[in-house]
Amino acid sequence: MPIAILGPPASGKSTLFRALTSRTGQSEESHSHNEPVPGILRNWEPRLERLASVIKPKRVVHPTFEIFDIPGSPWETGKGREPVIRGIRQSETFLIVIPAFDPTRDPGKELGDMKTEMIISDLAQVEKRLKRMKKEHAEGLECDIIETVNEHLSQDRPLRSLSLTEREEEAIRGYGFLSQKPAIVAINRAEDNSLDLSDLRSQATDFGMRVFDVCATLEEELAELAESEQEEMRAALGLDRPAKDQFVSEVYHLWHYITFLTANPNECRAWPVPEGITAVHAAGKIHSDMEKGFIKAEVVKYQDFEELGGMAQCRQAGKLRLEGKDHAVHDGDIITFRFNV
Ligand SMILES: Nc1nc2c(ncn2[C@@H]2O[C@H](COP(=O)(O)OP(=O)(O)OP(=O)(O)O)[C@@H](O)[C@H]2O)c(=O)[nH]1
Ligand SMILES: [Mg+2]
Repeated sequence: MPIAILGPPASGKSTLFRALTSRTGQSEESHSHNEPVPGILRNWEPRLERLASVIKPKRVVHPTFEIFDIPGSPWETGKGREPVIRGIRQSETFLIVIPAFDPTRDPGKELGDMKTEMIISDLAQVEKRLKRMKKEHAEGLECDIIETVNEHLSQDRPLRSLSLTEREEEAIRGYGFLSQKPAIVAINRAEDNSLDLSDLRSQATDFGMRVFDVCATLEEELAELAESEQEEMRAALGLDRPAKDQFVSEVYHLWHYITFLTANPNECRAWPVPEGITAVHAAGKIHSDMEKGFIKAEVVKYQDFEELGGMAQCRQAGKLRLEGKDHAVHDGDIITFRFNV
């Protein structure tokens, strides 16, 4: 489960989920309160549209992300809640929705409580493990790191702020510690946006979380409109980028992701990949045969493509480079892989 939307009860999680996944108007009634609700977030990549308008492929494939809506409070336990708890542990990244639209609630406290609950949940796990280790007289890397983790959490600090070596990281990966997962906070504000959110922002940053603000109800309404109407409406309302775009940029930032593009008459597609990936591994994202039989990568920069207006023009202008296995892929590289099968 890559991304889980969670937060205090009635904070606007499902509203934001619908806006992000364009499931507007559709209810989640078919899902029980005890199950994460799956959805797909389609990330509109404008460079891909431009590319496709020239190449005219059969298919255009924008990136997608799996996202799950966690109903109710994430800390609710009891009968039947196991799938939700499992879902939270197994997710890779959190989108935490904090309500700032209701003057009777205290968003600063609700965010603080979310942080504390995550630490408490991690501590409970660590304590259980420590007890077993003592009983078994265990020693070694895992023991040491669990001790360190325990100390860090006991000081009310999320594990995000504990720097670990790759080996240490690996030793505790299986625990799925909540306070270690990358988190983005969506401050769900009222339509009139009169509240000063600066304290809340810095609070989230102090917990090592990224932040953006959004009005979930408005975003849901806008998501129901046609693309062109949405833009007009946003301009009229003086709104920034869609919540979805803001969220995706935050995700890319957290994950250190970049996008490379492929373009052929069959398909134009955008591929999200980790920064610093080599050409041969990028090829493997498309197909394992491409990685195994990799010969070379033909690379055109998107910017050159846009300036010159086509692949042939780029080739003529000497803007097509031949790169080997170890070429570090850059954001906006348009790549054609040559490979043996
Ligand atoms: N004014 C205002 N109300 C909102 C906003 N977002 C959500 N709400 C309202 O808050 C209520 C709860 O919204 P949901 O999206 O169901 O919240 P939730 O976090 O999924 O709720 P649970 O899953 O039951 O915990 C609904 O009545 C929404 O209309 C917002 O941005 N502004
Ligand atoms: Mg909900």
